Amino acid sequence: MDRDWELFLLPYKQTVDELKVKLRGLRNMYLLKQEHGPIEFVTGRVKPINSILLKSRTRKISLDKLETDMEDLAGIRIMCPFVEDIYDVVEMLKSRNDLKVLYEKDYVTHKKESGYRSYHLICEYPVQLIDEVKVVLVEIQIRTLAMNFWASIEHSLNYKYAGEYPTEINDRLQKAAESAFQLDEEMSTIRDEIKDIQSSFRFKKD
Ligand code: 0O2
Repeated sequence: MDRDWELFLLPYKQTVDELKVKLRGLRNMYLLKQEHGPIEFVTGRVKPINSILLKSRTRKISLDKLETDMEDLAGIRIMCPFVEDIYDVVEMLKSRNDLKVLYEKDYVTHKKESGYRSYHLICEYPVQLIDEVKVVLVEIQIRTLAMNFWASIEHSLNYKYAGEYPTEINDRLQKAAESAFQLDEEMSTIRDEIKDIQSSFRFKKD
């Protein structure tokens, strides 16, 4: 099928751009209010065409059905300081007027076999085009900095090994996932002290 990819992906690019601005704005609002912010940083991307084609082949998603069946053409990632913040961010996103959460995957409580941990929300987002409003799917991944560190490294290794890790590397990845989990646990226990330090630091800076 001949497809104008740039045109097809334009609403997804617009969605990612808009949500990045909106969510980064929230982060700044917390900073201004000198409150503990549950958002550390926000990234976003439109799925690259080669990844779309690869996923459509491996998941047997017809190219005619990308809009409905490939949920992460638009992807947003929200990094949080603490595990507890993930759930606050999820609730905050669920209460927004410009997003409709269709379903969620809690890989924080139920980690994937790989060791991957993150909270995923599959949402509908209405994006204003020239003469119509198009509702597109967007996947929002919410995770801690430690979860993000592990996932980024594992993701780049995946390119090399295509998921078929030698046993030794697999063992190390499992251990690293466990260490990231322990780090999150440890940070949560001293969360209140860190929150105090952060707010007095911001206060002094201003
Ligand atoms: P990208 O853009 O390269 O990251 P399902 O059918 O529900 O089991 P599906 O539809 O792939 O699987 O959804 P899932 O499992 O929620 O995963 C979607 C995305 O989560 C992936 O996108 C990754 O971004 C991330 N993810 C899931 N599992 C892992 C993992 O084991 N390691 C890492 N690093 N990331 C993971 P893609 O398609 O890989 O695309």
